[in-house]
Amino acid sequence: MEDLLVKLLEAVEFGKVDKKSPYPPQLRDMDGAHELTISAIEAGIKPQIILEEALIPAMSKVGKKFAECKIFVPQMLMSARAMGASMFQLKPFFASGAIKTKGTFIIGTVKGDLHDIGKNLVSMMVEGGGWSIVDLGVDVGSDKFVEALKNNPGAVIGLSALLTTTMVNMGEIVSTIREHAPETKILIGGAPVTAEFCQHIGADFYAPDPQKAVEYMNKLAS
Ligand code: B1M
Repeated sequence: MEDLLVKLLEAVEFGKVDKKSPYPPQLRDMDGAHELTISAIEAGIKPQIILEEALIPAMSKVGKKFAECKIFVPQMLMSARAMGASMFQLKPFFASGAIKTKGTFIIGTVKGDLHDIGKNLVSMMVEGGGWSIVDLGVDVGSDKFVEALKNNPGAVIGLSALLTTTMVNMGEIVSTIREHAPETKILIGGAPVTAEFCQHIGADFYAPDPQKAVEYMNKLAS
C-alpha cells in the first residue's frame, strides 16, 4: 500500500498524468496519477491518506523546486495536470465529506485583467496544498468576490493582476471585501505587485510565487 503512495507521489511530482502519457520520459509506459489513484482506492487506502501522503507532499516538492528555479512553468503545469487526474478520482469523496480540506480559497484575476496563467498555477498549487478552490476566473470585480464570500463564509481571498493598469483595482476590491467581512484574509500576487503595494491597499499578504502563497495559507490553517 505504501508503495502505491510513493509511486503516486512520484507521478504527480514529475507530471505523469496517465499510462499513455509520454511525459516524463523516465516514467514512460508506467502507470500515471490516474491509474495509481484508482489502484490506491481499490487497495482500500483512505482518500484522506491519498491526499495527505501523496498529493500534498508531491505538490509541496513541486512548489519548492519552482521557487528555487529548479523547474519552470511547463513542468509545474504537468504536475498540476497529474494532480488534476488524481483529484478527479477523489472528487466523490470530497462531495461526500470523506475528505476534509483545510478551508476554501476564492481566487480571481481582478477587473479589467484577462491574464490567468499565474492565477491558475497558484490555484492548482493551493488545491494541491489541501484547500477547496472557488475559481472566479478573470476580469472579476468586487461584487463577485463578495457574493462568493457570502456563499463560502470564512474563505480566504486571492487576487491576481498582471497589468500596472489593473493592479490598482485590487485596492477597491480589498476595501469592498473589508466593508462586508472585515476579518477576511486577502492574499495578492502577480508580476507588478509588491509587498509595499500590498501594505498600501490593506491586503494581508503578498506572495511572489505559488509556494509562498501555499506557505501563507498553511500558516492560516495551523
Ligand atoms: Co499580456 N502583458 N497583455 N497577455 N502578457 C504582459 C503582462 C506584459 C508585461 C507584456 C509586456 O509588455 N512586456 C504587459 C504588461 C505591462 C504592464 O502592465 N506594465 C502586457 C500587456 C500590455 C497586455 C495587453 C494590454 C496587450 C494589448 O492588448 N495591447 C493585453 C491586456 C489584456 C487584458 O488583460 N485586458 C495583454 C494580453 C495578453 C494575452 C491575452 C495575449 C496573454 C494572456 C493569456 C492568458 O493569461 N491566458 C498575455 C501574456 C501571455 C503575457 C505575458 C507574455 C506572460 C504572462 C504570463 O502568463 N506569465 C506577459 C509578459 C511576460 O511576463 N513576459 C504579458 C507567466 C505566469 C506564470 O507568470 O502571471 O507573473 P505570472 O504569475 C506568477 C507570479 O506573478 C505569481 O505566481 C505565478 C508563478 O510564479 N502570481 C501570484 C500570479 N498571480 C498570483 C496570485 C497570488 C500569488 C502569486 O495570490 C493570489
